[in-house]
Amino acid sequence: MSELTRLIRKSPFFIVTLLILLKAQLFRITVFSNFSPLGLLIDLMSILLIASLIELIPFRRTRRVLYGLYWLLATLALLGATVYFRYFGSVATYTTLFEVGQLPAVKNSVKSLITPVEGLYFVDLVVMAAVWLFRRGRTRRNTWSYSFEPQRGPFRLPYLAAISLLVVSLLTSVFVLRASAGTANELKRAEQVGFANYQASILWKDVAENEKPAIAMKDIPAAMKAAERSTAITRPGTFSTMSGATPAYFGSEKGKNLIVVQLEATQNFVIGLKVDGQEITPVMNSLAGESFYFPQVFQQIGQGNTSDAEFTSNTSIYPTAAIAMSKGYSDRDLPSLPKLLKAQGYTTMTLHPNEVTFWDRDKLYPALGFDTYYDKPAFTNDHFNNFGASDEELYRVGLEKIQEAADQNKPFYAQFVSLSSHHPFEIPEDKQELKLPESLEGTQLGHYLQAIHYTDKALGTLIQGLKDKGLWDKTVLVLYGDHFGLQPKDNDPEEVSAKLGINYHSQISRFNIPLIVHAPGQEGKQVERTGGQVDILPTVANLLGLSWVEDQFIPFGRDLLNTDRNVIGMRYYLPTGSFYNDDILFVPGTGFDDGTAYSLKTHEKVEDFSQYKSDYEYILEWMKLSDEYVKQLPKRK
Ligand code: GP9
Ligand code: MN
Repeated sequence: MSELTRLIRKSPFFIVTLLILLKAQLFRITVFSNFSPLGLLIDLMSILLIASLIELIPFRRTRRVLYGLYWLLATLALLGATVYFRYFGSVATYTTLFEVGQLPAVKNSVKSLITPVEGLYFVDLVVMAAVWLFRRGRTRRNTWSYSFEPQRGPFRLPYLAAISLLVVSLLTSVFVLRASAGTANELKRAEQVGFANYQASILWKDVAENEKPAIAMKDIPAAMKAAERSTAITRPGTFSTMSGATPAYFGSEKGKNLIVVQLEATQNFVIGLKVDGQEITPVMNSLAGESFYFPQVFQQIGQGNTSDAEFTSNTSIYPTAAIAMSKGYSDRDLPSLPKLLKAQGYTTMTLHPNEVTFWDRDKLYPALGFDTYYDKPAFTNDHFNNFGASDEELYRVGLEKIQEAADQNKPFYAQFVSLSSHHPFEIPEDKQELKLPESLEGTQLGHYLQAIHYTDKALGTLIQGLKDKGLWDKTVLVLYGDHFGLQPKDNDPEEVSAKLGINYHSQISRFNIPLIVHAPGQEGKQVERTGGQVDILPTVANLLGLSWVEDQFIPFGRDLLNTDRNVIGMRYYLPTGSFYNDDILFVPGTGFDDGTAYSLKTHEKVEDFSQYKSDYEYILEWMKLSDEYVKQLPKRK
């Protein structure tokens, strides 16, 4: 047998490298919609790096086991990242593994994300099994060794060749990583450097950033002011100390109770929408009319999804997106809305029907400073979905707890985190009250509308309960969505637009969440200012007349009733550098110039977006400052 044939047929080094390389190309094609010889070469080098390391191990058995493991881990990682991408639209990093324990609870969601493409990752296994069976049948002996254990000694690279490969592949990977270091857009960077190198770069960044801060804590406020000036954002009142001119509505609801409802997967397009004459959200529609309604607010969550929305609404800090904030930062003394309110004598609580350990909320809630949390055991399981209790049950129990708090003659802050409209939105049949046209029956969009309709109805029970208890006029009620619901995989924007008679955009409409602030002392008003989840705290704090000093609290959002323009950043579901201002959504390419901009009004592409360059530079700097701030917060005692 010639050396070359032996290499091809009898070398696990060759076979494993080839198989992983093919899968890495499958990943590139499905995730980046791109295949290029350069990408293939870069992937090959990063795969060879590990393979040549294994090849240097002198023990045949160990090598064999490691090759098997390498193949298995690479297959699972690429497969998992493909499915992950379909939901999050970003490349999974090793930190997402910290949350794998949550998979059983969301198994229905995961199942609905899988497509036949994933089967391709196991074609090699099927072929190997078939060959093995075929040979076994013919020779009546075990020839599993076909690929991993040749009969006459496996082919092995000479040491010198393995070392040379190791050095060359290492140098190539380092070069590639350095060359792409300036690309803020993670999707582009992952595409440039390949999946394996991307993981290495994230690990490296995490380690390096833990070593020393890029800016000292005390310099952050000045840097923030400079950043705002650089893109002409000004606001009446001041940045944080509330000195100077008093902002509009300051303290108009002072001393009132606060209820904040975070609505699972609730997008803004449902507000005011009718299907066959039926309102999807009658309760929110009429509430929006008598409240501050902000129709131009966008999700800003990162890896921690729902829990990141809870984090950001209560801290006005951007999720770093490198890790769920509840996992990465619950050991900090987080400046927060519960703490600000506690200082004013409020009782604080948060309620959610799932297990509190999901998303590490058992650590997040104390870090945010809530006095009490109510999770699964506090609710009667009416088996609404996989998680357990329904939103109606959430509000039933919540109203009891609120009454207890009100009985103490102290104001209260209660946050509700709803759950009944969780993906894949298939709610019990007897709760599906909409009569949907045939075109929507059995579709995810149809399920979604039914689930949101239920969410809205349940919300009505909370509002009615507050009215019955005489608390309605003494309470500020805030509603917002945690993130999008409709999965791009199941909802073609054109089809959604046609079926609902709206203009549904794959990014603008998808990430657009409602924000409704009912302030009993104020008339209803629609406020067109663009905003994000970071802006919820400053807006509410202004109405409640809360103030703070810079060395205790720095919000990274703005009071939406008191800013003359706004720019908010979004990352994770869109690449870093993406932002919304009052006019456009901008998504970067490798940088600003090759990015894409869409008008928020018309959803059309904006060809000349050069005037927004300072917003791009501002948002990169602003989110960096937010990250530096949260990283340097002191540890909790
Ligand atoms: C579960 C809920 C769902 O407690 O937060 O989380 P999600 O999947 O939306 O992040
Ligand atoms: Mn959620």
